[in-house]
Order: sequence, then structure tokens, then C-alpha cells
Amino acid sequence: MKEEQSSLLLKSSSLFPPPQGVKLSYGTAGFRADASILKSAVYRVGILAALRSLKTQSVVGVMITASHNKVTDNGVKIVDPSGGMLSQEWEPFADQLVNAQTPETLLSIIRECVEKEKIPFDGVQSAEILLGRDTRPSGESLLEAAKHGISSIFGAIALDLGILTTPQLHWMVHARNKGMKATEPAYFEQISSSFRCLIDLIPNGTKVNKLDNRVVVDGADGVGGEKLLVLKNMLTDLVIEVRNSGKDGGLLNDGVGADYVQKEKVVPRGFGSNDVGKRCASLDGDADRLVYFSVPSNSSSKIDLVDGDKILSLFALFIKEQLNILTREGNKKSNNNFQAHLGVVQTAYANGASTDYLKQLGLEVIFTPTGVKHLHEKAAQFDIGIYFEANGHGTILFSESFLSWLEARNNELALVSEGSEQQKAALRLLSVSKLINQAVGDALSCLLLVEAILQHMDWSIHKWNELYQDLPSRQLKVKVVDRTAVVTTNAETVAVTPPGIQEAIDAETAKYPRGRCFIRPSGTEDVVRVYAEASTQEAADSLANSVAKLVDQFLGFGSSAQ
Ligand code: NG1
Ligand code: ZN
Repeated sequence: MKEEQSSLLLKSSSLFPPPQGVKLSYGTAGFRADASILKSAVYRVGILAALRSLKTQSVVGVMITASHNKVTDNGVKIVDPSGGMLSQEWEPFADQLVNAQTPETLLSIIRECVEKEKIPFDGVQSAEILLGRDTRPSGESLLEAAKHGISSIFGAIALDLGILTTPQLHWMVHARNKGMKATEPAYFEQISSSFRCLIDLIPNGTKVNKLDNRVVVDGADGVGGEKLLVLKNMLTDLVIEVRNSGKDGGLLNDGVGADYVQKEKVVPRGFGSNDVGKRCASLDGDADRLVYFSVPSNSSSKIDLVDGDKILSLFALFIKEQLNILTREGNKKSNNNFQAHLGVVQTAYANGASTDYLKQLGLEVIFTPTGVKHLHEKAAQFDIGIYFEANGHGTILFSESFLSWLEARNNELALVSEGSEQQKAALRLLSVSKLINQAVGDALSCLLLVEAILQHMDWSIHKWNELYQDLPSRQLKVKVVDRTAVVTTNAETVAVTPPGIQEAIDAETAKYPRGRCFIRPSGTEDVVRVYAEASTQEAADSLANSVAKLVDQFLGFGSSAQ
């Protein structure tokens, strides 16, 4: 590393001292904490992003968001050149860099990283980093800190894209590295035009019966609401009413948003008895999660939740149907046949009834630990991989080889049987691959796909919700002295430490019919999460409460669950 480079780093890092006595870790989705202590971390992530861009000789992204966390929190994460999450191999660098106590230690960690990764670091190579942030008030100054980090590496350029949803930034990084247009209008154009294609491909008989093309969306008072106000005007055949758009002074994620709706199972702010029977949806604070719900009666705030597992089931059903049409009898004559390998990926938080349902459909179901980096990686191993977390984060991945086959098959069908059912199925799958975000779960594109499929099937939200009945479940959070004391295995279903806790959980779970329960440390909040499922709501609540007490006994302050 050149002398000027070292002294620039020493000088600029001394302007961003790390907070005393705080250790941050690159968790489920980057670094997250109270915004007031994040400047130094964001500055250093800027440096790391520049190194990552130099190493890969590609564009990378930095997103400043704390998703569903409260408005006073913020966070930062790196988007890899593929548009996915930062390679897990680099997470330890991120931890070391962010926790270095002095400019000198920071410099030596950077040196080590450059050497180990053989990063071309001669000032000749250039690096480009796309920056985005959500609507949090702390975002602007944190974004400035990231820019400082980036500009302290010679040859690195930051491109500030302003306020974006997390999936928009991922999409843009992905598009940029594929040589495609990577602007917000290009993003809106792609998802709205592929939505239109899917609507145009709806079987004629269904269109006549189509009654219900309205959806009411809770924007969590965040960036998703704001962007949806733009997108909705580009759509025909769908009427979107946006509430909690962030424009009317509501507080981000405060009694609103997908996380609140999914965990509390009550109506978000701004929804109530006037909405009985309507199809409603909620985005989270950075619009990478989506859940649906309906209000069943005007006498209580309870909702009928249609969560990520059900979105996954709807998508799986539709994709499977299109694949069946494509490969059915008569079609076998084609010498261009291909048995697409379709797989679905879930985590331990998936409702047990959803897993049973997907297996009944004959689908291959795989489990990974929580965090989309794990799900995404698995889903990418299929020709078509559908992944979803119960909380509504997910997408459908199409492999390059399957897409090339599909394009070729579509061209072949266009020649021999233009307008046939087979060709329509091929076109539908191609449209889905363009509508759905290939980089990461995206609430806006998932919303359009759900709406297109419901119109295709001519289903109401109730019909959709009846695909299977969720097993009652309960999630709790327990504050503990040190959440890292919980170490899990087996896709997080078994706690290996603290010793004895798993046996105690098993003994408790055995008391409940269809009981299932597990604990894991959160990667985004300072808590241990408890998940319980059982045959009745009372039983699920009681199991969750008893296990929360166990967590408290083994690890806690002696306080009780929140
Ligand atoms: P943690 O805090 O690690 O449980 C939460 C979600 C994840 C994921 C991340 C990122 C649950 C139980 N966990 O992670 O699924 O979405 O946030 O936002 O919903
Ligand atoms: Zn989010």
C-alpha cells in the first residue's frame, strides 16, 4: 500500500472514532444499532465496500437501513456484485474492521485484508459503489459517513442514489453488473411491464369473472409506501390504495408494517372496521418484506394473516401449474424437453402446516438457518428455487440455464403453435422471472406477482388463505445478558448451548399435542427469540411462555419475556 494511501486512511479514520465499549457484529442483515453510535461503522463499511469492489472488479452497493427496527435505529450492509448479500467469507473482515479501536489497528486490518485477498491496490484499478438509504432521519448523515469511507480509498467512486427500497438497490447493483440500465425508472418499467404481460396472459374465461382488483397497502410509514405511490400510477388492471405512506407524518414501523402485523397479528394503524373483507397487505420499513391480511370482523383488531409461507405456497402452486402445462403429454414430442428441478426453501419459522402442504404438492422442501443469505444460496441451486421466510421476505430464483432453455422453448413454440397453452405457460414463466427480483426478496415485485396470480386464478384472499390452515403459533423475545450464549444447530432447531436448555425445551414441548418449539439468538436485535407452535392458540402461547421462562432462567437477568 502506498504511503499517501496509508496516511489518507489514518487521517480520515481519526474523524470517525468508534464508540467506546461497543462491539458490533455483521448479523443476519449487516450492522444494526442505535443510529447515534453507527457513524464510525458506516464509514468503515464504506472502506470495505471499496475493497470488495476492487477485489471483484465489479460494482457493489451499500444500503443504509434498519428495516423493521424502530426509527431511532439504523444499519448498514453491503450488496455483493451479484446483487445478493455480502459473501459470508468477508463477514469476519467486516467485524474486525468495524471493531478496530484505533486508526492504526484499522490500517493494519485493511493491509491484512488487501494482502490475504490479493486486492489490486495500486490506485490504477477503480472501484464503484452505489449508495442507497431508507427514509430514517439519521440516514442522510450516515450516508455521508459511507462516502467518506469510500473516498478514503484511492480510485473508489461513490454514486449516491438517495432514498431507495433495499431491493431496489440490490436490483440496481445486479443490473449494473449485467450491463443493464440501473435506474429507478428502469426498475419500475421492468416490474410494471412484466405485471402487464401476466395480466394479458390470463385465460379469457377468468377475465370475465374478474371482480376484485383492489388492494389496500400499509407502507409502514417508510420508503416502500413512498415508492408504491409512484408505481401504482404505472399500473392498469390493479387499483392500489396506499396507507401509512410516510407522507402524512406517521412514525416508521410504529404499530405499522409487515413485522408488526405478522408478529402481533393485529391491524396496523390506519386500518379497522371499515376494511372488513378487503384484501390488505403490509410492507416492512425498507420494503423487502410483504404479508397480506384481512379484517374478519368489525368487533376486534384481530386479523386473518396471510404470511410469507402462504405467499410461497401461492407462488409454488402457480409455477408448478405452468411447468405442468409446458411439459404435459403431446408436448413430449418436442426434442427440446427439460424436467425443471423446482425446489422450495424455508426456515424453522415456517408454519408446520405450510411445510405439510408443500410436501403434499410433491415439492422438495429444504430448510436453512434464518437470514436470506442462507435461503438465497440454497434456492440458487435449483432451476427454479422459491424461498420465503414466514415474515414475508422471499423471492423466486431462475437459473441462467433454465432461462436460456425457456427462451428457446418459447421461440420454438411461437413457430409451431403460437398462442397455444404451452406457449402461454412459457411466456408466463418468462414474465415471472422479469417481475420477481432475482437479487433479493422484494415486497413491491412480490405484491404485483401475488396480485397477478390471484387475478389469474380468480381467487379472493379468503380462497387463498384456505389453501391450508396455519397451526397456531407464538413468537416471543427475551432480553438476556449475552445472546451469543445460545448456539444452535440443525437449521436452528436445536440449541447446543447453554448445556441442558434443549433437554428442558424438549420436556416442555412434549406436553403439547403437535408441539414444536425452538430458540435462537436474533441477528438484528439484542434478544433471544422463542418460537412455539401447537394445536391450539392457548397451547402455543403457553409453550412459548414456559420456554421464555426457561431462557430467562438459563441466561437472563431474572426478568420476564417482553
Ligand atoms: P433475526 O433478528 O436474526 O431473527 C430478523 C428476521 C429474519 C430476517 C432478518 C433481517 C425473524 C424471526 N427474523 O432476523 O428472518 O428477516 O430480521 O431483516 O423474523
Ligand atoms: Zn426489511
